[in-house]
Amino acid sequence: MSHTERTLYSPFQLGPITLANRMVMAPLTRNRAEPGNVPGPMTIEYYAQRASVGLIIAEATQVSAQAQGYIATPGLHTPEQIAGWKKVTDEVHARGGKIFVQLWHTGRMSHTAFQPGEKAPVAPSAVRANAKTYIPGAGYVDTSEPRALELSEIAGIVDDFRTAARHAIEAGFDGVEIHGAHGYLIDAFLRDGSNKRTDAYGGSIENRARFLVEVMTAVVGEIGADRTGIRLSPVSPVNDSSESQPQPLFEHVVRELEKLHPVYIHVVEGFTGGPRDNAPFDYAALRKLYSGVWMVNNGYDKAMAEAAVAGGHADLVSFGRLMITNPDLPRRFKENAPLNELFKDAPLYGGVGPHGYIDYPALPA
Ligand code: 8OZ
Repeated sequence: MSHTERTLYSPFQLGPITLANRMVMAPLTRNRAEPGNVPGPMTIEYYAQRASVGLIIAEATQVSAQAQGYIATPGLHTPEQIAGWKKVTDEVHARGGKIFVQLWHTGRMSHTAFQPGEKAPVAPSAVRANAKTYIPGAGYVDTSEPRALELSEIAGIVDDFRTAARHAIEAGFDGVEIHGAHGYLIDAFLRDGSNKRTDAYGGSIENRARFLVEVMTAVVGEIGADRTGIRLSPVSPVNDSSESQPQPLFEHVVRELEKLHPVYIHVVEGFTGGPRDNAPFDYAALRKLYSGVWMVNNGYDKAMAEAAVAGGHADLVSFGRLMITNPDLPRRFKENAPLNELFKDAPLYGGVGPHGYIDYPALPA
């Protein structure tokens, strides 16, 4: 398919799949998984309602029990989780949609309460994130002090990503997005604020990027580059992320990705959910290093997204909160229809009933 018709609303060929438009639902943690961290019936409905977007990226999903850092986030490491997700992907496909899933290991953004045997979470180095997670009964609590991964453990975590990617395909997903952003395990390896290692995975930029490259190599080898995307957040300080030299670090990362050629690179520009200009960063220079599909995120509205696609800044644009509140966002943009506001009495994270999850209305047919 030709990409000459560059509008937000025109179809787009993403590897082997054709997207109905260039709008993407960003991965959004909602903490709604049922016991066993299995997606339940409301999650099927939630994603199915949003199937008119070109691509859904389902919420961050743990690759192993150790990878969990928050309450009620789904997994892809048990048969029940795979079966639960299969119902989601079947319903999205039945409504003509396409769906990837974001795979994560939260690393130091976790708490002993979530860890098998209540052990310390794992990280590149024993440096605690000055950040919080949520434990039922206790509320918001500091993340736990992590322990540094032994060199001999790293290959096992790479394997967890590989296995979870295979499970994602078994569950009917069109592909996976590796979560390389927001201070979780892969990003924590990248950055000098959280990676103090002195072995082959720490020190130089090349060494700090090694874990990311190994995960991507494993997943691409397992399910194919044309079904594997990755998300990066070069200057987002969320979850106590810090890096002294983001420009050369991420230029190295993207040069390595150019060799592996994932189906897209998804870049969070600026401070996730916050200002887009919190720190200087040359995104155009980063993009020049990649010949594949470029997806952008963070605070895009209709006008910004249309301009980003028309002007060639990006191939695809992802939307977070707007996709929570507007299940039919592509139609609303196209028709210049008013947008729903966030319900003030419903949480973004967690909750029990449908309110704030599957009761944001679509426009009448
Ligand atoms: C908000 C709350 C919990 C997790 C991320 C997966 O920042 C998340 C997340 C966001 O990427």
